[in-house]
Amino acid sequence: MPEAGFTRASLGLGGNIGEPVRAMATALKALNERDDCRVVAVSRLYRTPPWGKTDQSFFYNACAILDTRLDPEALLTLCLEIEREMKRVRNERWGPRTIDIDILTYGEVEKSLPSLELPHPRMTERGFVLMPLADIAADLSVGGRTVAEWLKDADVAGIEVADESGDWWRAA
Ligand code: PH2
Ligand code: MG
Ligand code: MG
Repeated sequence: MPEAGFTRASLGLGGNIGEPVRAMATALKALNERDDCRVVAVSRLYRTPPWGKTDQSFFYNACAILDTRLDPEALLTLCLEIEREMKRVRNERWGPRTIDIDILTYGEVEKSLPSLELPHPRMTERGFVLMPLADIAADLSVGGRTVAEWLKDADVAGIEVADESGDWWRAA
């Protein structure tokens, strides 16, 4: 259970150009250094085939559990700021990226704004989200099923563990 005043959220991180592992590690450290955020758990690091738009490089993906005092909109703004600081350039949808930080879940919140949909609307179909998330939150309920249950039906072909430890982000 998160400390009083904090809400438990889950994040999906990914990237496939430049140094995505270093970028994800830097982002997690930046979040963890703030007074209003605590990184509670980080998944193993995965190497994943590109989804959606397949003629691009493999991605690195991971998930994290974050306890935060920020509300969902403020957390989204922060994630976008961190992406921007890391020089993310937004080009085509589902195209190559240096870093992507998506809010997957925020407590039990369900909402649909143009800028933010919670839970993340495509998380239950994506092996590159569900596999890392199952490392750290297999029993988390999303849309009436647990992450572990969604993962059983997901396509995980080609997904490989790139770093077995949950500590890869501290070293990178
Ligand atoms: N992100 C996308 C589109 N496709 N494929 C993989 N493997 N990993 C991603 O993080 C990813 C993707 C858009 O955010
Ligand atoms: Mg994304
Ligand atoms: Mg995103």
